Amino acid sequence: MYTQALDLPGVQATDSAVTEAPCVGFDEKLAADIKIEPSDPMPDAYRKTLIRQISQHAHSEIVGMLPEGNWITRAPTLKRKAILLAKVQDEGGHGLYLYAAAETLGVSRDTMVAALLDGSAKYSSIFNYPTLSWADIGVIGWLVDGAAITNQVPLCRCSYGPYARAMVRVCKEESFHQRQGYDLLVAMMKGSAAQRAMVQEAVDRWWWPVLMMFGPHDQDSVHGATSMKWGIKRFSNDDLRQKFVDATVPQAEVLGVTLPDPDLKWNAERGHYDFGAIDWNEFWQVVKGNGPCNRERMAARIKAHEDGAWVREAARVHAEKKTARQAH
Ligand code: FAQ
Repeated sequence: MYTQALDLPGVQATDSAVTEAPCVGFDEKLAADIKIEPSDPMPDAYRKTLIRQISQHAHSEIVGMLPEGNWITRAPTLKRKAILLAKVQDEGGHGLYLYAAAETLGVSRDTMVAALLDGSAKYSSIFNYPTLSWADIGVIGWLVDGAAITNQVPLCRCSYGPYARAMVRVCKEESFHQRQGYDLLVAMMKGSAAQRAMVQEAVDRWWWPVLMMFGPHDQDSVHGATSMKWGIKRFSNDDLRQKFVDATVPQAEVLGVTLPDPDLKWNAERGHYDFGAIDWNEFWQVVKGNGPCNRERMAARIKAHEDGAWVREAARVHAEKKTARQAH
């Protein structure tokens, strides 16, 4: 149900549609930078790593609706509420394009959602942090979407066609998200001292978790080297993190906020900003389910899934009736 997959709901990618035969033309296409398409032969491990990354990306978009959704009813003006509603809906749309892209690899939406709900699939660590003030909405747009764009623009050149094409539209929308966040913060920084303090406090809380979004250092990245070899990732985790820091420091200066890192300074020799050590213990705790909001986020997704059971049932009965009518 609700699937464009090549297989049936509940069937694992490893069960079907996996090419055991030699992957004729795969290496040649990669070398020539020609996209791999769903019907092309591809190594089992390439297919699996794409399903893992794309489905986790989709889950991140869907779970990522929750922290901001929390503020829709409390947006300070009609304009800000309309913008936030549109943004949160966009994230839902991104999740759907990404599930559809993963389905072309032979995994069903049902299987992917089940993996999210039983905790076996990951989603981005960043969405396990709370949104405590209105300034968090601006900071999520500026920093979280800013980090997402840095990571996702190169994915538009990913070797797998359906993922690359989905990312083009996602990135255009993320760009609007980033700008609305920055615009919100500029407005607050022009406001009262209390509003400026609220922005600074939000930046202090989000900065380090945002740097963690890019994943572990390259030497600890399990999939990084292989994904780069296959043209799925075009830059390493550390290179993207550095690119993000370099782009963000001048934006913070214009905004008038301080980034909470005493070691952050320009290194003329490297031509990059140096920055302090990331707390990887915190990162892995959050990834393992022990972050401030992991339980709350999963409970919300499980409830949404259960509340939607009647829709799935109605669609199933409708499909059955339609098939029976056609057979008759
Ligand atoms: N959180 O070997 P690597 C957004 C896991 S969307 C949790 O380096 P890889 C839009 C990783 O899965 C944000 N887990 O892995 C938005 C692996 O575990 P596994 C999501 C993480 O795949 C904005 C293990 O650590 N974006 O923000 C994280 O080569 C606002 C070892 O790591 C994407 O998913 C993490 N941060 O590189 C929405 C982009 N980092 O799978 C709403 C696509 C790593 O073996 C509001 N994904 N892990 O169990 C990617 O680019 C890559 O998958 C990385 C990780 C860079 C995330």
